[in-house]
Amino acid sequence: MHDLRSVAMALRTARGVVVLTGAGVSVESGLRPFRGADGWWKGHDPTVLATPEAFAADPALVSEWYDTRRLAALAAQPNAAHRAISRLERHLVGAGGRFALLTQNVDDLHRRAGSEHVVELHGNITVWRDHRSGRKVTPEPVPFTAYPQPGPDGGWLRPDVVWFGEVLPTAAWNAAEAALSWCDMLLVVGTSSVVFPAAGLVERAAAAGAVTVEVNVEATYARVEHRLVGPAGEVLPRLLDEAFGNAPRG
Ligand code: BJW
Repeated sequence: MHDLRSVAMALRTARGVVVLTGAGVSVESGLRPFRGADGWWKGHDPTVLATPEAFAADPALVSEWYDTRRLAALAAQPNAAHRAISRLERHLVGAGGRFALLTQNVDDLHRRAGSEHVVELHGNITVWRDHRSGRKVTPEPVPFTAYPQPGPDGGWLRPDVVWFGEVLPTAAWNAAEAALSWCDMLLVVGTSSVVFPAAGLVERAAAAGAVTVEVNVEATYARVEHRLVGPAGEVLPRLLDEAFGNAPRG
């Protein structure tokens, strides 16, 4: 694959690499993507459920959907794509370079794959909070006893994720913007690149001089310089082998 070779050459000389991931990275772990027919749940559109309005109107429905996804995430295992991204971080940091992983995913699989510098732009589904007080709790890995589940301060528990119309955590967004200042290459993996502000990072990175690369089973509207088309769990290990040799993966 011609593009894979040229991306591998650029990756070999990059001193600062940022990876932006989306739901497609976890598809090979058996988790559903957000968009498309596979993302629908019991006849409900995820883009409607992932809103404060849906939770206010039907907290039982939204809680059950998120609890089902929480348990699926806890039961899933990181796949070859998560492991390749963690390997890339170790390689770069070990060689004195800089690395940041900006993820839109809430499933915690990057951290479980060994990634250390993980910036969660849309929160984490394993943590919930009382919708009145905001106090956070980490529920046991078993289904809730009721939907919605009462929180510690008299409200309902809601997942500690970012819904449409809500603002991204300030620290996470600041970290994402800061990474643009040293990023030589941005790898955009398994995201449809339609949700802002994350989707806007690609053009900002390109404007700042970074090489931009999309890894996806299909081309999206993201304006990138290179597209590597295929499952992330196959493309990323091949890319790393081409760039750095196929040393033991750990
Ligand atoms: C594979 C694969 C394999 C499959 N290998 N690839 C500017 C313009 C227009 C609108 C806005 C704007 N700025 C803000 C907005 C509004 C809104 C927005 O972006 N709307 C758009 C839909 C138009 N954004 C917001 O509201 C954000 N907040 C905000 O901006 O605050 C300031 C503000 C407030 C109020 C008004 C205005 C501004 C918050 C966005 C929060 C998004 N939250 C969600 C839910 C999180 C919790 C949960 O998981 O339930 O985040 S929505 C959902 O989309 C989720 C995802 O992280 C996110 C992105 O989806 P992702 O990851 O790309 O998944 P998919 O399914 O879409 O794509 C999967 C991809 O993988 C596909 O491309 C496949 O081909 C591919 N794939 N298998 C490689 N094996």
